[in-house]
Amino acid sequence: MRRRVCPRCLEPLTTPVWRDATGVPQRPPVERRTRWQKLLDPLRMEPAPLPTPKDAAGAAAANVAPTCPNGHRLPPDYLDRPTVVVGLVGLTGASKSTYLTVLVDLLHEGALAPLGISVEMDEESAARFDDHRYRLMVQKRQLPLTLPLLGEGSSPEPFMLVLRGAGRGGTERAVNLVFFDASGEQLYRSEDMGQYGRFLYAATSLLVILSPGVFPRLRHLADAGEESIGLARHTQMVVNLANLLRTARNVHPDSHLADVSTAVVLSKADKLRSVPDFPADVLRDTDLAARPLASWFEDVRRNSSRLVDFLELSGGSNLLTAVLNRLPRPTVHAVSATGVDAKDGGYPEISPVGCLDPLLVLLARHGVVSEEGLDPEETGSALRGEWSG
Ligand SMILES: Nc1nc2c(ncn2[C@@H]2O[C@H](COP(=O)(O)OP(=O)(O)OP(=O)(O)O)[C@@H](O)[C@H]2O)c(=O)[nH]1
Ligand SMILES: [Mg+2]
Ligand SMILES: [Zn+2]
Repeated sequence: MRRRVCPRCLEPLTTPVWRDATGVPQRPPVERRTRWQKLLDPLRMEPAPLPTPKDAAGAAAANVAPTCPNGHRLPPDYLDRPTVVVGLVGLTGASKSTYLTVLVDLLHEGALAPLGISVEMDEESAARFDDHRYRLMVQKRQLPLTLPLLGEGSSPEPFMLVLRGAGRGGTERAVNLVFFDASGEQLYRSEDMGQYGRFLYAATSLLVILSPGVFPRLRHLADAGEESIGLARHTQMVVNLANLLRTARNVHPDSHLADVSTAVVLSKADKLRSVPDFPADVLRDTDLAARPLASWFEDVRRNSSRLVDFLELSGGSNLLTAVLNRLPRPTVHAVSATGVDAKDGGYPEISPVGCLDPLLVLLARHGVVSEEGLDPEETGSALRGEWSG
C-alpha cells in the first residue's frame, strides 16, 4: 500500500505530479480562437502578451483534477488513500472475468455493509462494469473471452473502487481497491506475463484462479478446451508469477515477500458438488451479519487445508506444492460465480456461492479489516484493530 501508482498506466506517482496538478497545469488548455481572430493576428503590431501567473492559476482552477505523468485523470482524492491492487491470474477460461463481475456486483449490493464498509466505483470503471454486469447478471449470457493486449508493457483497464468505513476512534478511513483482469492467453509464457502483465509489478494482492477441470482426476468436469491445458502449464504459471513478483521487488527468487498476499480460488465449484471426495460444506456463503468475521476466518483456515487435501487427491500435488511454497501467504477457497453450468451460451440462473471469502482475506492481509482468526499461531499478535495499516 506504500507505493502509489497511476491505476491506468501504473506509472509511479511522484510528488511533483501532484503539485503540478493542483497548482501549475502541466499542459495549459489550448486557447480557442475564432476564424476572425486568426485572420487579424498577422496584422497585429505587438507580440501577443505572455501568459501571467494569474492566467496559469485560472487555467489550473478550471481543471484541478490531478493527473499521472501520462496525463490520466485520477479519481477524486485518489492520492489521499492507500491502494490495494488486486491482480487476477489464471489461464484461459478459468472464470476470472465471470468471478470478478459477480464479486464487484456483490460489493455494490452491500456485502461489506455488516462490517461498516461502503463501496463506490469510479465513473469510468462503472460504465465498463455495467456492460459486463448487464450481460452476465441480467441477460444471463456467458461473458466473451477477455481480449489479449497488443502493446508491449501494457496492462488491462482496471476497475477502480473506493471502500469507506469507520476506523478506530470513529474517524473515516478509505482505501482504493483496484482490480486488474487480464486475458489468460497472455499469462502462459513468462515473457508475455512480463510484457502484458505490467499490473503484476504493482499488485499487492493476487487472486489465482484455478478451474477444477485442469486437475487430472477431475478432467471429466473440464469445459471445452480446458483439458488441453495441462497441469504443467498451471504449475509453470505459478512459478513464473512467483518469480515476477520477486523480480519486481528486486529480491532473491527464494526470498519471502512480506507485502503481497494470495488467495487461490478453486472456481466453478458448483461442478464439484457431485464429486465423492469433495468436502461439500466448504462451498457456502459468508454472512457477515450472522457471525463475527474472526469466526468466519477460522472456517476459512480449516476449509483451506481441506481443499488442499482434496486437490492433492485429485492429482494436483505438484501444482499445490508450487502454490504453497512459492506464492506469498496463500489460502485456498472454493467459489462458484454462477452457481450453475452454462448451456447454449447462457445460464438458467446466476446464484453465486462463496465469492466474498477470497477478497475478505486479501483485505485482512492489508489491514483493511481485522486479520483475527486467519493465523492460529499468531493469535496473540493478531489483535490488530480494523482499518489499521
Ligand atoms: N459451472 C460454472 N462455469 C463457469 C463459472 N464461471 C465461469 N464458468 C465458465 O467458464 C467460462 C469462462 O469464464 P471466463 O470468466 O470468461 O474466464 P476467464 O478466466 O476470464 O478467461 P479469459 O478471459 O480467456 O482469460 C464461462 O464462459 C463459463 O462457461 C462458474 O462459476 N460455474
Ligand atoms: Mg476474461
Ligand atoms: Zn497514467
